[in-house]
Amino acid sequence: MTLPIVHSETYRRHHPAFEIGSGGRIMPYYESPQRAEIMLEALRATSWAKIVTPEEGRHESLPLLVHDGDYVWFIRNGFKEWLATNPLLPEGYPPTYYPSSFPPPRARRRLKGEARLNASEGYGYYTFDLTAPLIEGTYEAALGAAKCAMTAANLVLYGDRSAYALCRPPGHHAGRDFSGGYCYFNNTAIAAKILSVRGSVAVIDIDYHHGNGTQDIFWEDDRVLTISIHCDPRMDYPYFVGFADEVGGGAGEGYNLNIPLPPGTTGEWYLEALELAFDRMRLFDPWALVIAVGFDTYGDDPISKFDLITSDYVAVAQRLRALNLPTVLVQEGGYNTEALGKNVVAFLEPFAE
Ligand code: OKP
Ligand code: ZN
Repeated sequence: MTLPIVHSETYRRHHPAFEIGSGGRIMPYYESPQRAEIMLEALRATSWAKIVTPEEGRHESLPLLVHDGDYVWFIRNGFKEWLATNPLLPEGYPPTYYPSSFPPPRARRRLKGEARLNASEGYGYYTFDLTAPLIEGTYEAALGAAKCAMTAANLVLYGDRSAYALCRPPGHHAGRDFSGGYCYFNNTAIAAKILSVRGSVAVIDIDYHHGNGTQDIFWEDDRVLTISIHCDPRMDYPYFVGFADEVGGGAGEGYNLNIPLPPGTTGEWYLEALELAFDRMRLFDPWALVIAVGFDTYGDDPISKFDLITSDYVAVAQRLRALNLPTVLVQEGGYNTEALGKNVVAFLEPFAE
């Protein structure tokens, strides 16, 4: 019994010193390198995890599969351009590019393609909150995570039944031309896009937070069905998106399904929501499935409000496995570092074969 676990050491290059919480409070950066380290260590201790590194090569065009060129340019070059403008750097932590201005609503569209010209403030154009700053190693880490997703997708394209990408930083909040929510390149969308060469693909996002970036990328796409089960955006991040009436547009109308659930959601309710998702999926009849996996639905997650326990992840995984589709699993969130190890093992084991 084995399951390929695709993992790259590049995640270590991304380690913002803090995050700016609600009320301007300085908090630890929850999306820490420790997360990946802990999950990897727990997986190593199993008999079935077959840990592999991403395919060799630079693969710098990979993010362009799902992101706009000007955005990818900024994630790649924005930090060094900003540093070269000699910003006043604070003391006590490494240089960190936080934007201080954002385009007001309706001003954004006009600036498309020009925001990059203003390296010292341009990043405000490309990010929708303060949780995705750029540091020196951010691009390398984000590209490394994208390579993990690509490799897992290629394994499944070439015959593996399932493959897991241990991506860090995560990706599901990153849209065509924006970062946010700890995300830079949308690893889940990259995997789905690659798999879509063979036919239609379903994405199911079971992270606690709405997968707004994935929704944005496939908004007008009827070849990739996007489904997200998440905390009601009236009650939690990303607050302004993730409502049930967002169903896709143009040719993609009807190919996005949001299932918001209330704070306090238990495993039992969660499994019911999952059945709703499956009903839509069966109608769609994809050849492959991408699961955006988050363990922030866990009861003791420090930033979330659902009530799942470790055994619920086994039940959720068994239901997903029973769909009997070639499956790429992509890691998104989960911030309780005590529990991440046991939860990732519990969830992935049903996919080992
Ligand atoms: C990323 B992923 C906590 C504020 C949370 C950002 C959350 C991003 C979640 N005080 N802000 O979906 O797990
Ligand atoms: Zn999340």
